[in-house]
Amino acid sequence: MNGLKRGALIVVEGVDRSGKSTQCRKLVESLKARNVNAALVTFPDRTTSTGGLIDKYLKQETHLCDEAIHLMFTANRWEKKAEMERLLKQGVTLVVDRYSYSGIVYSSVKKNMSVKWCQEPENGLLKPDLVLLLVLSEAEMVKRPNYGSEIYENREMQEKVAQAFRDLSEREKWEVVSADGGVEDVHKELLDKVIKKVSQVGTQPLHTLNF
Ligand code: FDM
Ligand code: MG
Repeated sequence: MNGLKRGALIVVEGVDRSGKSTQCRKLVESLKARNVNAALVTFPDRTTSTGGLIDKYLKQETHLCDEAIHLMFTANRWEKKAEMERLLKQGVTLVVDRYSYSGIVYSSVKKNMSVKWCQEPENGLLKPDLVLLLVLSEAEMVKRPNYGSEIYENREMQEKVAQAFRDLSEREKWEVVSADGGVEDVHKELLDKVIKKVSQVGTQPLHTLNF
């Protein structure tokens, strides 16, 4: 890589209302403040052509069968792979708000698609250097009841998703961070882990997902 240090691919996962988006924004700000070249990536990216369809599906303005919407979410990531790879190789650390794991978890809890089936089309996408899972305790989840009106924003779905994320985090040995604390406390904990990772990956090769 001509001695140029690559950026790190950092993924933040978790249920709705766990503070993912706020934390991702703050991570990018703090990295930049430390002169680490960083950018935010959000999935689904609702601005692309597949993203437009996903947005309509989530807002319940259009119907797609479970298999089709699953593949749309995956395609939405494939559309961004080349750009993400280019940025990483240019030394930009990417903080990614949801990734393939959201794709696998939200789809596979629907029961008609196996985890194996859901994972297959994710193979070949860029493999994160670090996955941070934000978890909410039961008590804290009850305190944050104000879900929006999108298709998955209901208690039953969120509980299934939370359990599936916990199972996956054990299998994949992710860093699990409690999201119960204040925004700044959670941020400090995440930033610490991210900075360590950024300093480690410099000359390491990028890998691809291989479930
Ligand atoms: N979601 C998100 C999926 O079902 N599959 C995916 O691959 C991704 C990236 O989309 F309910 C779901 C998770 C959530 C919804 O996400 C919209 P945001 O982060 O709330 O916008
Ligand atoms: Mg949401």
